[in-house]
Amino acid sequence: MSRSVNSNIVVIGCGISGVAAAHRLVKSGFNHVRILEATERSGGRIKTGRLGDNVIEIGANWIHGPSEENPVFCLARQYNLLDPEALTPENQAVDIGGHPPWVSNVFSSSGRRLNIEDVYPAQEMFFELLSEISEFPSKLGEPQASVGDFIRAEVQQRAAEKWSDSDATSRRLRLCVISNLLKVECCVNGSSTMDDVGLGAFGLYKTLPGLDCTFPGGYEGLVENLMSELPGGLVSYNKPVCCVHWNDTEKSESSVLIECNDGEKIAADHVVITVPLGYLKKHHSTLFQPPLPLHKMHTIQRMGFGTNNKIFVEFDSPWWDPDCEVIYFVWDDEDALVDQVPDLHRSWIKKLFGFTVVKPTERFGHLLCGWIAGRESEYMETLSEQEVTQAMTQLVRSFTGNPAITPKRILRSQWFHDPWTCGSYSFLGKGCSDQDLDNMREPLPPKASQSQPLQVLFAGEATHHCYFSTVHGALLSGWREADRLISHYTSISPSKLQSKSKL
Ligand code: 6YU
Repeated sequence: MSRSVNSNIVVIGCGISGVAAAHRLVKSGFNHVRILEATERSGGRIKTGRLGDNVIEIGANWIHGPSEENPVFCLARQYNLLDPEALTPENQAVDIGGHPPWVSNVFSSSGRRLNIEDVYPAQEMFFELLSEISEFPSKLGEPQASVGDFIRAEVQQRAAEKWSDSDATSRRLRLCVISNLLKVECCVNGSSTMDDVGLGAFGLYKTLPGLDCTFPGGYEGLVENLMSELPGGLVSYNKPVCCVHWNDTEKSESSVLIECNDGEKIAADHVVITVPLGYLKKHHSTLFQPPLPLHKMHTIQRMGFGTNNKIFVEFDSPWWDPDCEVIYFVWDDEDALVDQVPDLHRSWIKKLFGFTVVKPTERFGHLLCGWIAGRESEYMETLSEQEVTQAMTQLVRSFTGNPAITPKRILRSQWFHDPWTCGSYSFLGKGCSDQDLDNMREPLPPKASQSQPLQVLFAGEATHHCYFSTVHGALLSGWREADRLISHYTSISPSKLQSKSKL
C-alpha cells in the first residue's frame, strides 16, 4: 500500500470546510482521515434550528450567488435540496452584485411609514458608492483608510452637490437613511462599524451570479448529505484540540502531535486546521507550539472577524405589506452618518437595521428575522430572552405607531459567546491586502519537500482569497487543502497516487 493512502491526516473542526476536506481526501483514497470536533455536532456555522414547527437557520442563511460556478449550489441541486424556482436558468442568471433587489417597507422612529421617494436618493447614492469602492484596485487608497471614512466623506460632498434643491428636512432624512444602510453593511460584512473595514481591499470579495436562495429543509441538509458519504466513525465529537505541536520531527516519527483537552495526544502526518478566525484570534498563541510565524500571526490580528446575529420574531398577524421582503428602521436623529451607538446599555437596539421577512408565509406564518451586528450584537447576547423580547416589542411599537403589536415568541443567535466560533465571519480589516489572504492559507512549512513534509494546512472561510465569509468559500477552501495534500504526494512520488485514479 502506498505511503499516501496510509498517511494519518487529522482535520480539526467539522464545519463545512472540514467536511469538504475530509470528503475529498477519502474519495481520493486516503484511508486514515479523521475529524476532531469540539462540539457534539457537525456543521459549525451551518446550524439549522426550530421555532415551533418551523425550520429556521441560526447560522448561514442563503446560498450567495446560486449558479453553476457555486459548488454549494451544485451540491444542493445534486442532493435535491432546493425549491424548483432556485433551479431555473432565470434565477441563476440574475446578477445582483451581493445586494438582492428586495421589496422594502421603511419605517421611521417617529412612527410613520416612509415613501420610497423619500429614501430612494439615499439608497441610490449609497449603492453607487459601494460599487465604486468594489472597483478600487486593492492597492489604492491610504493603507489605513476605511470604507466608513470614505463613505462619510463622499456622502457629505455629494449630498451638498446633488441634493441642494431639496428642503432641509428631506436632506436630513436621507442622511438618516444612509446611517441605516451603514448598519445593513455592518451585517453584510460582519463588522462592528464600517470604520473597521479596509477600503483598499474591499473589492477583493467577489460575488457570483444568481438570486440568493435558501434550503427549504434546512442548510444542514448539505452537511448531512456529504457526511453520509463518509465512513462511519470518522468524526470524534466533543473532542476539542488545545495544542498542535508541529516541527516535532526529531522527537517523533510523525510530524505533528495533536493534544486534545481530554489529555489524549494524537500523532499525525498532516493536520488541516479549520477552526474559525475568531477562535484563532483568541487562541493562536496556545494552539500552536512552536508559535506561528510572525507574518501569519500579524495577518490573523489584522484580519477582521465580527459578530452578526439574528433575532427571529413571530407575530400573529403582519404589520408589513404582503409583498414586503425587507423592513428598514430609520432613526430620525441619525443624520450624522453613524453606524455605532453611543451607549450600549441604553441604546444597543438602535444598531438593528430592521428585518428580513421569512418566506413563504404559508410555511412560516408571520415570521421576521432581525439583523444586528457589532458590539451592540455582542451586548444583546448577554441579555435575557425576556429583555430582548421587551426591547423588540417597544421598538416595533414605536416605529409602527401601533402600541398593540405584541410578538408571539422570539429566538436569537449568540455567535460571539459560542466558545468555538467567537463571532460570525471574517472581513478584511483596515490595512489588509491580498497578501493577508495568501498568508492565511499558507501551510507550514510553506515550501514542503520530501525531507520537509507538509505539516499544518489551513482551511476555513477566512482562508478563501475572494469568497471569504461564505459557505461556498469555506467549502472550496476545504477542497483546496485536500488537493494540496493530494498533489504533495503526487509531486514527491507520482506513482504513489495511482490508487487515486482507480476511485
Ligand atoms: C453564506 C449566508 N450567513 C449568518 C450567520 C453566520 C454565518 N455565513 P465553521 O465555523 O463552520 O467550522 C469550524 C468548526 O471548528 C466548528 O464546528 C467548531 O466547533 C470547530 N472548532 C473550533 N475550535 C475547535 C477546537 N479547538 N477543536 C476542535 N474543533 C474546533 N454564509 O454563504 N450564506 O447566508 C451566511 C451567515 C449568523 C454565523 C453566516 C453565511 C457564513 C458561513 O456560515 C461560514 O462562512 C461557514 O459556515 C464557515 O465554515 P467553516 O468550515 O469555515 O467554519 C463586500 C463584501 C462583503 C463580504 N461579505 C459578504 C458575504 C456576506 C456573508 N453573509 C453572511 C450572511 C449570512 C446571513
